[in-house]
Amino acid sequence: MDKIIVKDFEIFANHGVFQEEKVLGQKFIVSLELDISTREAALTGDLTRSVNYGELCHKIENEIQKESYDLIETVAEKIAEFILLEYPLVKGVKVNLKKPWAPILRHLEYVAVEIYRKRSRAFIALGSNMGDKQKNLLDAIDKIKASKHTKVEKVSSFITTEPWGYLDQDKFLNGVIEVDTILPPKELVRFLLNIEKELKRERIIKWGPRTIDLDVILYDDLITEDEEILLPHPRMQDRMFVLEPLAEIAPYLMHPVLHKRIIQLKEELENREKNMEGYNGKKPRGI
Ligand code: PH2
Ligand code: MG
Ligand code: MG
Repeated sequence: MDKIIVKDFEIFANHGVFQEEKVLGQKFIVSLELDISTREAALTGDLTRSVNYGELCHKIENEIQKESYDLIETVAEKIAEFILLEYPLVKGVKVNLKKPWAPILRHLEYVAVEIYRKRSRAFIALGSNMGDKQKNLLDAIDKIKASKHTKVEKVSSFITTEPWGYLDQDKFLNGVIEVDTILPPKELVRFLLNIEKELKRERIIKWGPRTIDLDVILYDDLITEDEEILLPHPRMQDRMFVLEPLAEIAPYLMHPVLHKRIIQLKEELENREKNMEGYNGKKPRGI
């Protein structure tokens, strides 16, 4: 990807663990690498299709002089977050923050932290089978929209589905949304768990009735083995209530483990379900 680079931009600010750092202030040196396609701006000469680096530097100076933080880690994080929120064209950003006058009573050239942060695309499956199901899904989407860290890009239709897994319960209303988020996977999951709590979700039976269920099913191409958050969702290819709404908003998306497009996974599941229906004359269970 193309980059815009800012090297060694100096800012006077008041960050540090020690009181004298907060009172006297000192020099900070910021270097940035923005991942951004410069092609459109290059061809058109249109600055709005790029990042105005002068404006960027002034805004960052303003941003980090607003408050005093103890750690340079926090300052670097604030700078990265500010850039990703302020400039949607920036896909990722490397921030290097140097503190050349760190008061450690020894000489050093500088101390620095360097971080890389980026925005990601995630797909979230929504389900409800208690109370006003449609309202529950819409309330959840509103709460996701209200966070500055996640932007809702697409919302599928909501479909009524038979319960999967635990069958002795009401029908579900299901949907899928696409979000652009700067939250890492675990923070996204925690954020969604909080929304579930706010919407009074109770967990009683596994796969049982729920006012709202919010599951991250895909996060970029990420493949994890962490049981707290398995990505892609390990059973998504077996669940029509996920594949149908997902195929509506992202039919050609590739599944990073199965290496098949969503539309193909959906067709395969349809065929499997058809074959099962013939078997014993029963509706498929647990498929
Ligand atoms: N969610 C489950 C278990 N079973 N069945 C349908 N149809 N829709 C769901 O969202 C659903 C389910 C566990 O999350
Ligand atoms: Mg679920
Ligand atoms: Mg869940």
